Amino acid sequence: MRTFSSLLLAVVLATLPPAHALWPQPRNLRTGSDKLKLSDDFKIHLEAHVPQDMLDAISRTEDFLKKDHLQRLIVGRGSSDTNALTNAKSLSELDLYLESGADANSITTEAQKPIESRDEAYTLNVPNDGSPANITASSTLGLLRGLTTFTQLWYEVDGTIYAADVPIYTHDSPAYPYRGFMLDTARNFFPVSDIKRTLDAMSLVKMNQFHWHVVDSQSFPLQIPEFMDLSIKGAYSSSSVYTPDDVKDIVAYAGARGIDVLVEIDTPGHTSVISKAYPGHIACPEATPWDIFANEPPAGQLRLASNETTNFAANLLAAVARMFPSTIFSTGGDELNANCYDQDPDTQKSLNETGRTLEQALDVFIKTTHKAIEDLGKTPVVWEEMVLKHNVTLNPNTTVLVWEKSENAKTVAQKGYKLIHAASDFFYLDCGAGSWLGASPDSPNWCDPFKTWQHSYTFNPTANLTDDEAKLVLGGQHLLWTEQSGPSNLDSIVWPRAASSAELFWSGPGGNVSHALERLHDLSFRLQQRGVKSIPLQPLWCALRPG
Ligand code: CP6
Repeated sequence: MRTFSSLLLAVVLATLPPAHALWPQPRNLRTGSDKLKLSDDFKIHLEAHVPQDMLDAISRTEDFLKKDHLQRLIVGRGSSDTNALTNAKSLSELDLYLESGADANSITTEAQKPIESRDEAYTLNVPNDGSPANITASSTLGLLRGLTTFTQLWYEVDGTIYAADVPIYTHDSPAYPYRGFMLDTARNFFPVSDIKRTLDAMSLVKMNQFHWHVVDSQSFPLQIPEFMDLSIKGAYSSSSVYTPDDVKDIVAYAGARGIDVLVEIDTPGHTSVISKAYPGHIACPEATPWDIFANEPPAGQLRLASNETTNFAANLLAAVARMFPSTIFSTGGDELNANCYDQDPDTQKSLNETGRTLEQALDVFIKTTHKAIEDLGKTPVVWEEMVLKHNVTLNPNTTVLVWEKSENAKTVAQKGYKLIHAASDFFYLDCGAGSWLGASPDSPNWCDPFKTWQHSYTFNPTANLTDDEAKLVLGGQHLLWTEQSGPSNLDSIVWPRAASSAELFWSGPGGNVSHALERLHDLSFRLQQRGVKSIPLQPLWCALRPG
């Protein structure tokens, strides 16, 4: 009889939503069932002399606690909250302990380390008796992750800030070292403030990589002092540019939030706009019909067989790479169109003179441009075609973005390259180029197909991979191509959907979709409280009804 009822209890508990709304779900979490109030004089203490960005993170945390004003929105937590609070103890202190001691690196320095050397682990302990809570980590970056978890514990009812489910203990660290988000700022322009707000949201879900697809065929918003004409002639307007100071501002803002910036200058394709400032370096600029020469208009690609163009590209990439402290840099390499070169007299002349095929010329182009990046001590990142479609020599360290379909990860891994999951069938937030180029008015498939958060959440990063191949998976990211997005829909098309991959790659696969819904809905409200226009996932009724 006892066995039966405890079995029944176990079954009931297993089907109840989790009693907390942390996102991403910490690995190794123990929670209790008491409540704790946040004292008016609550303070965060850190003994060691610490870098400025760590002090800033502490004061931001104190601010979030006071300003989130988040109502309890999880099923089963509504009505009884206030009653139980009368007996709750008050927490007035959170102590941070840095195992590395007094001369710790800044969060920024830790976040900008090579992908696999980032130490994000932390231990968080919140007692239920009002004695000080603590976070222990061996890096400031780990402390930041712990603070982020800590802020997600708190709710507010009638002016009282409180946490449920105490005591809480977790020793947490990410399953994968790369958890990113890609934004295309070339199809449509986004002001610095939009990028910063996106970085705030990313940091809340412990993403650590902002992949900035900053320029493309349609516009060149990046101002590069050595190549001023690119943005003067290629930006949508003189105010739609990112100056070197804007770049510093974004990189510092990201770094302080535990995020590294991977900039991409997509080459040799996707470069039509360069023809405005440097017509001599671009083959088939704005050739028609565009669809013979490019995947979207306007056509135009770097003259990869020309020595002058190759040197120009190497100098351009190096100039941009010097503007960013990251140890990784994306040279692109996707969607190269051979017709463009077949029809380009200049390229044909170069190929004849050197006796090279187009593929051999591409190999020289890639070797030269990658050497420019490697000479700066950086590792190139490329789109999958560079290893799946073209026969080019790459440093074995090169990291590959898998995009066309997720199964391609297998072939990339078989070739021995490290990879990042960024596939269109799981992680593209937009509706695909087909929906703005020639989509028929009668087509029901205007969004082709829409990828729900549930779909990306249930992705298996190591499907079909051997154990050795699985070790090459660095993580993954959601991506926003912005043919049909701008500042007006940025938040709503990204959040909270992109948070699904943040949890997948932090907590590891196998998460339960219906339990995740409760927490993700709650996260969406917390994002809103912090100024991100994240969208609802269900009627408000679902969150407010008592359990
Ligand atoms: N731009 C660039 C794009 C895409 C890629 N690269 C893209 C391709 C297919 C879809 C969506 C976006 N718009 N530079 C592919 C990596 Cl469906």
